[in-house]
Amino acid sequence: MERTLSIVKPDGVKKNIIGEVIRRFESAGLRIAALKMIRLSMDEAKRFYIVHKDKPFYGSLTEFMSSGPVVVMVIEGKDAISKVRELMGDTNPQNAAPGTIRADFASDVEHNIVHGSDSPESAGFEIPYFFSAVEIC
Ligand code: IDP
Ligand code: MG
Repeated sequence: MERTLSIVKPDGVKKNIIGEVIRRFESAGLRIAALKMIRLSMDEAKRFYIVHKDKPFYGSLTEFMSSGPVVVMVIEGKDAISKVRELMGDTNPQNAAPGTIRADFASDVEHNIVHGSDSPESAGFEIPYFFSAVEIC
C-alpha cells in the first residue's frame, strides 16, 4: 500500500471536472483516503512548490494555484504514486498519452488540471502539508 497527494487545480475546479478526476482514480482501483476543498494563499502555494523556486514559471504557477479553490486528496493503493502519475499524463498536455486526464482536459503546460506527487519523498512532504494524521482515513 502506498499513499500519494493529488490536487484538482483551480482550472479543474472551474471546468467542473472534480468528479471526473476522482472517478478515474477510483476506476483504477485507487481509494480516496482524505479529501477537502481549500483556497491556497500565494504564500501557501509558494511553500508547496518550493522545489520549483528557481524555475522561470514559479511566479505564474503559484499565482495560478492560488487563483481559486482546489481539491486536495490523499490517494491510497498499490503503486498509488506511479498509477496517479500515469492517469495524469505528461506535464505538457501536448505530450500526454491519449486518454490521460491532461490529454483530455488540460489547456497548456501550466494549466494542466491535476497534481500528483512524483516520488515517495515528495508524497512524504506533500501529504502532511495538507492533512494531519487524524484526517487520513
Ligand atoms: P508535474 O506537475 O507533472 O509533476 P512539474 O515539473 O513538477 O510537473 O511542474 C509543476 C507544475 O508547474 C506543472 O504541473 C505545471 O502546472 C507547471 N509547469 C511545469 N512546467 C512548466 C512550464 O514550462 N511553464 C509553465 N508552467 C509549468
Ligand atoms: Mg511535480
